[in-house]
Amino acid sequence: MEQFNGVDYFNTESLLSAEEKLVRDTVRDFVSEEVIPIIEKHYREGTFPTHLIKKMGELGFLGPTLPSKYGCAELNNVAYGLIMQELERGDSSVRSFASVQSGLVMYPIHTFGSEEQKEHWLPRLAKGDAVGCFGLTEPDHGSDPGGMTTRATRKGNTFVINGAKMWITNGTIADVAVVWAKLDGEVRGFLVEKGTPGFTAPEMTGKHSLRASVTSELVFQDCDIPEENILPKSSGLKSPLMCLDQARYGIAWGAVGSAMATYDSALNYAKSRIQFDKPIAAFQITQEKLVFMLTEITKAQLLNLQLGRLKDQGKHKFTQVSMAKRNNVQFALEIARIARTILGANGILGEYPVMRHMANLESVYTYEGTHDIHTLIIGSDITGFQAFN
Ligand code: TGC
Ligand code: FAD
Repeated sequence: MEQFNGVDYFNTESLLSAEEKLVRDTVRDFVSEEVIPIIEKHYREGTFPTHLIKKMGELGFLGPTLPSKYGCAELNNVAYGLIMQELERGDSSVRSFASVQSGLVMYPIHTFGSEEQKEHWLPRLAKGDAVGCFGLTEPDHGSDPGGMTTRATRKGNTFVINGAKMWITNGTIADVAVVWAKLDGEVRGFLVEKGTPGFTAPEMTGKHSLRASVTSELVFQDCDIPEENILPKSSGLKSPLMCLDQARYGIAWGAVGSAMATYDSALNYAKSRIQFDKPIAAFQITQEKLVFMLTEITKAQLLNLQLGRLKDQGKHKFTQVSMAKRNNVQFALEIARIARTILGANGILGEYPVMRHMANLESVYTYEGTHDIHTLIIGSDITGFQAFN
């Protein structure tokens, strides 16, 4: 098993509770034992390691902040963030799976669903006995989901859905899709189950990023769903945007896990690679690179921890989540690129995790609100001027 002791220059460990440390260490061991040995093969083959789903469920990684009465671990948001951080140290695809299941499927069912929907879906999703996906993005509406054209219409005691979603994580393997569609002009959430006539979820192929993640289209052609499958408390675009707040929070932590992996790889390599009769770690330029990487990781860790504490107190703003997602993903990507330079030619090999993380982060930079969109969300908050349109 690969040994990983963490990256913690400012002893942020001392700011964690015993339970938070236990959760982090459990996920860290899981990633070292179960993810890292197999992930490169899945990445090459373009497959998601589905056998990990039940294990993640058993360990309480799915929907971890939700109540225990639905079979969830009922942890705080810092512990949830640490789970995402450690999973993404393995690969962004594993964190993506868990953050979609937790933040984009279980959260909306818990927040906008009926008691029957919660009792039916949450325990299954928590255990990993069922998989969910979240359909917001459409072929012609990515950054502006409010322009969506997917429609639901009433027909007797059913809803009929027509339209298409694109770029949907977990789509093809999902038992239930949380689908956002306009009903009488208002965005509402609907639960569409796998196998419903008129619903297909073909996998998208040809990705050079997040290759170990399932990404799909969702196609609805006169897809009839029972009226009880509407999320009764969903109302307007704000509902899916609230879900994004949960998943973006997890991404902010996940990006730090990815950066820890590439920094650790570069540091170890620099200490053992000899050129001009010295380890390359002994050259000033290499040290400058490593210092930059570690400083940015440390700043991102502190940002995440304070954000998590605010979220646990119910005092955070979604614009702060935007800042953490925007900053941490940008620096994780830059850190991966610098790590690649330290590894020289070896940096492009799958034997090291660096290039895989770098390619993954290109998607992470774009999904859950692009870097530019988060700039505009924060810009709007601090100036009072909306610059989206
Ligand atoms: P706007 O007028 O700004 O907002 C409508 C209402 O929603 C509120 N709101 C939020 N509430 C909670 N959390 C957030 N993050 C929120 N953002 C906005 C807002 O206050 C307002 O409330 P109210 O009470 O005033 O009505 O709406 P807009 O149409 O102008 O939105 C603009 C914009 C750009 C902010 C928004 O549409 C946006 O965030 N676009 C980016 C789209 C995006 O992030 N898509 C992600 C799809 S899912 C995904 O990528 C999953 S990848 C997962 C993985 O594999 O890990
Ligand atoms: P566009 O919105 O077309 O943007 C293209 C470029 O224009 C970007 O650089 C953007 O920043 C810029 N731009 C757009 N508007 C503005 C503006 N107003 N001002 C300045 N610049 C602007 N979606 C889901 O619903 N569910 C999922 O599970 C999901 N999983 C995904 C998995 C992967 C691997 C990927 C790559 C995407 C996933 N997405 C998912 C979709 C993702 O959320 C969208 O790709 C993202 O929101 C951006 O939309 P777009 O790709 O259509 O880009």
